Amino acid sequence: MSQTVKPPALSWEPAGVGPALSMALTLIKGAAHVVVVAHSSPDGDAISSTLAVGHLLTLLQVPHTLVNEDPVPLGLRYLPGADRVVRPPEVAIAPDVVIALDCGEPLRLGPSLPAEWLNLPLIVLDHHDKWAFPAHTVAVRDIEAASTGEIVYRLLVASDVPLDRDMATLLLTSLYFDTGSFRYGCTTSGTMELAAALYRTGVDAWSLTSRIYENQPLARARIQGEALRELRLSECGRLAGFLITSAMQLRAGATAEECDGLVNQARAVAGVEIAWQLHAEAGKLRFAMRSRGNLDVTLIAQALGFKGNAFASNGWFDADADSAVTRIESAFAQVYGDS
Ligand SMILES: [Mn+2]
Repeated sequence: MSQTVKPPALSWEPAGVGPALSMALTLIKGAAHVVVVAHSSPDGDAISSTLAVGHLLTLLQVPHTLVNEDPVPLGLRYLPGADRVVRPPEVAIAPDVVIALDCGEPLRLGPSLPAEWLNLPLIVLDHHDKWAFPAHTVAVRDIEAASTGEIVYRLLVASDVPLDRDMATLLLTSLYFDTGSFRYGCTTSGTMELAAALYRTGVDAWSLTSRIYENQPLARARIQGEALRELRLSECGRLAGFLITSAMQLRAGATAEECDGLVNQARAVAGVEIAWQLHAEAGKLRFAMRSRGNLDVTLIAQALGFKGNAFASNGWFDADADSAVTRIESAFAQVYGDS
C-alpha cells in the first residue's frame, strides 16, 4: 500500500547539524532560483540526493534547476526526475542560491560549473571527510552518515513536508548505493532506522533493488562474460583483474561506459583482496582498482602514479595493454610481496 507519511525525526542528531539545517532552509525559502549540483561522474548517492533535493524544492515551490557535469549513469535513468538533470552551461536562469551535494571539495563539482556560483549563498550537504568549500558556506555535514541521502532526509524533516513514495525511492536508492544494499561497514543501526522510516511509505524493496541489480543491458551481461573469461589471478590468489580490449567490447556490443564497475566481479572471487580492471576507452586504457578492505590500495596507486585511498584508485594508462598489466601486477608485488 502506498502512502504519504510525516517523516519521523531520526533519534540522534550530529553536533551542529540542527542550526545548519535551519540556516539552509532560510536561504532556500528566500531563493528566487536554486541550482542543485553534486560531484561529477555521479554515483547513485550523488544522483539520488540531487533528485531528492529537487523533489523537496518542488514541494516547497522553490524554482530550481538540477545540474551535473556528467550525464546520469545509464542504470539510474529510471529514477523519478532523472530526465531533469542538465549540464551547468544549460542553466537558463542565473541562480541566487547553490546547493552542492555528496562532495566536500568544489573541484569535484566539475570544470563547467561557473566559478562565481561558489561566491553565492552556498549550502553543502555532505558526508565526506575532506573539506575545501569557502568560509561562507552553510555546511550540513556528517562524516558518520552512511550516505548524503541521510542528510537530505534531515532537511526534509526540518522542512516539515510529507514523505512520499518518490522521495522514499530516491533516499533508499542513495542508501543502497553507499551501503552496498546494507552490506558495507558504514551500515549502522541508524541506517536501518532511516530505512525503516522510508519503507513505511510502502515502497517495495524488490521493485527497487531489482531495478538496480537485475536490470542490466544485454551488452553489459555479455561484456561481463568476456571480462571474466580473461580473469588473471596472481599466484598468491590475492590479486585478480582483467583487461577489456576494444575487440572484446565490439564482440559484446558494449560501450566503454558499460564496462564501468566490472572490477567488483573480480573482487568477489574467494581469496581475492584487491581487484583491478583495465578497459579500452577513447584510445587509452581506463584503470580501476578496488580492495575488499583488508589490504590498502594507497601505496599501489602511488607506485602507479595515480590518486587513491585505502579502498579504491582510478586512473588512465597511455601505455600499451601488456605493459599496463605488468605494471599493475608488479606494483602489487612490490607493496605486498610475492604475487
Ligand atoms: Mn555519498
